[in-house]
Amino acid sequence: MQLYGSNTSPYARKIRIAAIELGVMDRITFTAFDVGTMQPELVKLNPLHKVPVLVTDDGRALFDSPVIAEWLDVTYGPRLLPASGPARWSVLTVAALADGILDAAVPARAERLRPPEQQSAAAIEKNLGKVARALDWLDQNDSWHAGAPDFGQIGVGCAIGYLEFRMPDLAVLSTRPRLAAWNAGFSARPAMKATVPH
Ligand SMILES: N[C@@H](CCC(=O)N[C@@H](CS)C(=O)NCC(=O)O)C(=O)O
Repeated sequence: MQLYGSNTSPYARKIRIAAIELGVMDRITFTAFDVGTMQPELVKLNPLHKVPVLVTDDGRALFDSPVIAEWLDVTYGPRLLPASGPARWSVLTVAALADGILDAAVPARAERLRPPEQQSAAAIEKNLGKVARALDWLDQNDSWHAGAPDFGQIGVGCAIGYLEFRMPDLAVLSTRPRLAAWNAGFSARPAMKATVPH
């Protein structure tokens, strides 16, 4: 299998972590794209020009990250996503919350990178408000990390990793001690350490 990603993409990081946790990373060739510039090879795989894309051994190009994650778990698990029952919907909801943090943080950062006179303070505030509320929810609730590592926890770990890497000034864990304690343990996992953005 071929996994197309980048060394900084938190969405691609989720898939690399899932593959390591499932013990199948040795079956995957990882190719990093610089998605900051147009990559014609990537467009052929995904017209949205986004990573990650997983090309299966039978030539199927899968995207986006929730689809790849589920395919990996159905094919090599199940271990990271309960197959049925209330736990499945809980894990998927936390995974969606984590993706929502990224979906708000990425455009907030892009806005911050624009020349100051072109930035929209309202757009930044709106998106960082989503990030803050989601992190508060994760800090105030424990049930989402009561069990073994799953797609929800992997997503949260990658979202925190992205915020610490790209927006360290937010110091998102400094006011959220329970989330910080969880993250200290989770980020020590070999799969997390092997995929630190750089
Ligand atoms: N919803 C997508 C988001 C993927 C995404 O936004 N990837 C970014 C990198 S972090 C990308 O490839 N951006 C390049 C572009 O939009 O041209 C997923 O979960 O896979």
